Amino acid sequence: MKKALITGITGQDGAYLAELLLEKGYEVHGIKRRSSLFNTNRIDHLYEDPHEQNVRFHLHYGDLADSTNIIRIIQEVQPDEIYNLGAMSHVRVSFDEPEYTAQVDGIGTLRILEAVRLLGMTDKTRIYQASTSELYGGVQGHAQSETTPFYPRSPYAVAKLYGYWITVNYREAYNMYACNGILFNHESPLRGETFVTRKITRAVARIALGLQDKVYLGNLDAQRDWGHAKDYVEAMWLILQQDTPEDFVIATGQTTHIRDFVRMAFAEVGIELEFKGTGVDEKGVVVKATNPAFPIEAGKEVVCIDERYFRPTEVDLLLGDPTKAMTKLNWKPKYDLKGLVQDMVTADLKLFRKDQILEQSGHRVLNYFE
Ligand code: NDP
Ligand code: GDR
Repeated sequence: MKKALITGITGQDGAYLAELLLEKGYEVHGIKRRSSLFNTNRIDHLYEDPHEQNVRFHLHYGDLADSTNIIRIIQEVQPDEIYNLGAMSHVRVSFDEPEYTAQVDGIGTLRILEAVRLLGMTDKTRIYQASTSELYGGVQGHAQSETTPFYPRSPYAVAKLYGYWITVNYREAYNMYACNGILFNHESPLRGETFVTRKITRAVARIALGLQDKVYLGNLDAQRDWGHAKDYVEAMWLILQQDTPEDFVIATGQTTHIRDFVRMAFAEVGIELEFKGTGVDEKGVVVKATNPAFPIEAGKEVVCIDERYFRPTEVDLLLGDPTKAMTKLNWKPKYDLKGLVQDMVTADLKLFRKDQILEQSGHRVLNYFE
């Protein structure tokens, strides 16, 4: 039985990847951070009582900022594959926490590589590094591929640039099977609530159910190449199953404005929107509501702009060229953007129907807008 170790197992991708690897018959180990509240709700359905026999799912306390902890866990687990998904993954927040982001997203990657090397496991253990389309940042004007040069535009992207190159360097210097997946944005019902797609689908569900009046967003002019996280974790696994270690871009090859994602998400609940005004005065206004289950008056402003969500330096457009992954890995996404939006809005409607019942019976339900 193959053993995999996943850092960031409590995150969106970690949860889907753990599910996939368990289905494939792996023993799965994950590193979770100690927190004052439970932080495992994305993986609770995979939990197995460690007191039972033949358990295939194990969690270890740890942190990418702690070298000795990483070395000990890798030594104990003896993984065949390590998926390094742990990161401070929010681009906007990385401007507030630049040093911590560098520690975890940059040096954290080095800690994994160096642990495998020091433990003499370079022939045994394959390593996947969660690289990102944010590396391209300021490179605009054409689809971004494995050969496009990088121009990071945030502390997050700069930290990930170190992670990318140290992975390449350890592969070349020590002959390690270490690869970068350069993944473009991927979303799902498990997406963190403060990333723009999930913020939008949560707001759409809450507005449709009468729990919220409007949503405040930042730059609606940005364009992103969005796929579904379920498709993207499949690519991570494929990258580690090749004869030779290589880096791959994973993307859909389609790009969409944030504004159009907003329109598509409202359309899922039968609300047609138009955008009026420009810059910080732009508003998303209801034209008509066609689903009697979600009545809302025409003319209501449901989207407004708040400058707090703008970044000091923005990545205007991301558009990936997944040709190499499609040909060499035979990877093909199952979801298109409409399917992704549908999946997310449906899941958020289900989630917030519970809040609706609570509100109707007099309980106060809090919503955080960040
Ligand atoms: P999430 O933010 O959902 O998950 C991040 C995970 O990293 C969580 O499990 C988090 O733990 C953990 N983590 C954070 N800090 C540390 C630390 N100091 N030590 C150990 N673990 C830590 O991210 P995603 O699942 O969306 O992304 C997975 C990886 O892929 C990340 O590295 C991200 O940067 C990268 N990526 C993501 C893309 C996307 O579109 N989703 C695109 C390209 C790359 P906790 O739950 O306790 O916070
Ligand atoms: P991104 O994702 O920065 O691309 O990083 P995010 O969803 O945060 O932003 C996408 C775009 O939307 C604009 N935007 C807003 N963003 C947020 N979060 N909140 C808002 O209210 C808002 N309004 C507009 C942003 O300015 C941006 O242009 C994600 C993360 O998962 C990274 O870890 C990963 O590496 C990259 O995707 C690929």
